[in-house]
Amino acid sequence: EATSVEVSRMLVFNIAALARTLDDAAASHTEIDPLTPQYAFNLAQAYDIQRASVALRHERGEKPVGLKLGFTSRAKMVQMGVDSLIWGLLTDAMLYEEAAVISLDDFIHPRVEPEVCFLTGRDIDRPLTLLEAAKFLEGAAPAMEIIDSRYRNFKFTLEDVVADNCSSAGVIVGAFSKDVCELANRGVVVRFNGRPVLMGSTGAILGNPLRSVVQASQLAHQAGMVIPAGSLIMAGAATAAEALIPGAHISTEIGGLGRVEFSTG
Ligand code: OOG
Repeated sequence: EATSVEVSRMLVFNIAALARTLDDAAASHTEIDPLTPQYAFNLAQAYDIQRASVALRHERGEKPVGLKLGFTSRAKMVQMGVDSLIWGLLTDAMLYEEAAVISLDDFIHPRVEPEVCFLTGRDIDRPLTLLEAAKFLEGAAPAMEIIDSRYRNFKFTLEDVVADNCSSAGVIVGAFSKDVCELANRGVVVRFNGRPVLMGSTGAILGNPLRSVVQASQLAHQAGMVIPAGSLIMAGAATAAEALIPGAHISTEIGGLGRVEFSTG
């Protein structure tokens, strides 16, 4: 028999209303309490909320530019206390020019993560194997993601973070290189004002960031989606995330892929 606490968590929830709550929080840079203590949605419903919130962005004219994977490294899972790979959708409004000055007023409590970004060269319309993944790619670039959970203190369950489009907020992509195959063990360094603050290896990303493309192909297939040619695939952070501070120059260097940078205002 359900206790009163369980009963209250079973309150009827409305996917569209929760999507609107998250979209409003993102648009107004206002943090909210996590949703799952109150609304008992499952992971599939969390993705429905995510898709509904991204649809609100599309209604405002934002264009899809690709997708991101989250929790593809141990470091990230440990930092956030979750244990499954997740994915979210990117729009052009999240893209910042490389070397731009990015105002922290656009965010709630932004953190930066070093990533590898892939560019697809062909439509991905089926689950790919690791061996064939490279054939679907145009290139790889050093990149950074700015994550900005809409939840107070960046505290959430897996369902909460999925509903919140996996904390997606900003993407900065460097120059693309053609070679996407030899990325399994490249050094990664994030510097704040020249001082190294995060260090790791691309090998932390599922053993090889190309596996993120394989995962993306499987997830998209399960969701009945095609990843169109010309899409960005953010492979997930190689290290834990670091809180952004104003007035800093942030760079990420990935061995063989080069450097990507921005400043905070
Ligand atoms: C969720 C997003 C995680 C990654 O690369 O692992 C992520 C979060 O930590 O808020 O983007």
